[in-house]
Amino acid sequence: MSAATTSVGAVDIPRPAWRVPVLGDVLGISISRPLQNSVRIGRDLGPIFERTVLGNRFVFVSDPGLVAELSDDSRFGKHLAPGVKALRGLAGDGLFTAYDHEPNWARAHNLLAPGFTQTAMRSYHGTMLDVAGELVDHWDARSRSSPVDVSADMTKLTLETIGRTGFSYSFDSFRREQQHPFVQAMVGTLSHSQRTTFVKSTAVGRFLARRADQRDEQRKAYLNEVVDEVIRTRRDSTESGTEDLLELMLRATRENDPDRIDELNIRNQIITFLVAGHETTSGALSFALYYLSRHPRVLARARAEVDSVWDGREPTFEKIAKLRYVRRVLDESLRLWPTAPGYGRAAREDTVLGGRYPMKKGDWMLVLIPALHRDRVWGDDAETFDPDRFLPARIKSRPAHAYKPFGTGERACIGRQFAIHEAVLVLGTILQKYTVEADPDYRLTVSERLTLMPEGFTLNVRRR
Ligand code: MNH
Repeated sequence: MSAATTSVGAVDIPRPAWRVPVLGDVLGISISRPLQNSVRIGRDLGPIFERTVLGNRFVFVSDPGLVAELSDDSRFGKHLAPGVKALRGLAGDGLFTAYDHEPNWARAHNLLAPGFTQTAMRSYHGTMLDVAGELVDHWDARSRSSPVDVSADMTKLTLETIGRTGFSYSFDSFRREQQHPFVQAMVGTLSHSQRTTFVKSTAVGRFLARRADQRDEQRKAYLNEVVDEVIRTRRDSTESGTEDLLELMLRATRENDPDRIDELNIRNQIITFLVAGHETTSGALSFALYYLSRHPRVLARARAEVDSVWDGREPTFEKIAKLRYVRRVLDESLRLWPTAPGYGRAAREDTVLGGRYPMKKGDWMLVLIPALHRDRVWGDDAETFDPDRFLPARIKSRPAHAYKPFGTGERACIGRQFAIHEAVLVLGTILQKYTVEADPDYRLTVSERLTLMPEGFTLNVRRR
């Protein structure tokens, strides 16, 4: 493919040569995998390039130097890229979908920060172990007869974990044959917004999407009902002493905290945490299990670490972070498949990026994380899975902004430590109790919703 360019002033930003008027680069997009398609295009076009998808202009960036600049909160802020903006219909001004300038962002950030400290993680540890235990029971009951559906089971586990630790609410995920209706509605609404984001940028598309939009309103009404019930039940409860995210928000109201948020925003936060708190971690666990099952030496080393550090017992809180190698497996899985694969950054004022690309106030670019994670700073074997890239000395030898699976700055992932504790705990538990074996004919394919997920990946698991 040859590259054409669009002039933006000082230096041109490359874009695909086969630009089609009106439809943009539609011929080049695989509708269901636009992100992976962009990564592929970027291999030819380089670490900054432009493409138009049905009228939406995107500038993708994957150069560590440019990403370092975009990460500077004094020059750039979060931009809600189209896929994230579509989520506002569900999560409103919740933490993830709030604009930087919305007052509820700072309030909720202050209120909820104590829910993500080391002390808070310690208080979630027991619940995380309980849920991992339910996964084990689930696998013990059925894995002898057939392989397990990894992503489906990891999704049950992570949703259950955030529901119980955050809101003391159980979806009974492992006790149901079918998904909980809440999960069905949530997944339905997420895929609806993904499917219609681009379509609805045209009048015809908006017209065609009317029926589906109506169905989606019903889903959202149901989701809101369930969440409001969770809030009411807690508020009317006479029990005291529950310490979770919901309690942090309700207490602020009771105590007239200056950062208190109203009921509508509490609802938005709960939905935000249920969504943001489970799919990404589920994907990360699934990719890590995929790589473990494909790399016998890595698997053996990880298992040896678990056996020696956990010594056949259930781990205490401290024994999770001691699994240094398992953690590197997780880091390396998130390098190759960062499950939240991009984030938008907008200029706060007119500026010039990299001394070469002029941007007007409000202009934005998308950090294309899988491409950043394959930049030449990772060496010429960037496609190879190698957890030892995350040995401390090797981390130090790379530019600071070459690895961004959790976003950046003020608007970075608030749940990072939560996700890491949960994922290492679960990987350790699986390694401790099972041998895992992948179907040798399986070829990794990655599905895209808002997040990335291995598609159709199963494992044969046997009790050790
Ligand atoms: Mn999470 C923001 C990735 C787990 C809750 N998360 C982000 C961003 C990335 C991200 C990237 C920044 C997006 C942007 O700038 O537009 N998150 C992940 C990954 C995992 C993850 C890869 C797991 C692996 N996230 C979690 C968990 C929770 C959570 C677990 C909750 C318990 N994440 C959030 C919230 C935000 C966020 C809330 C928005 C934070 C803010 O803007 O203040």
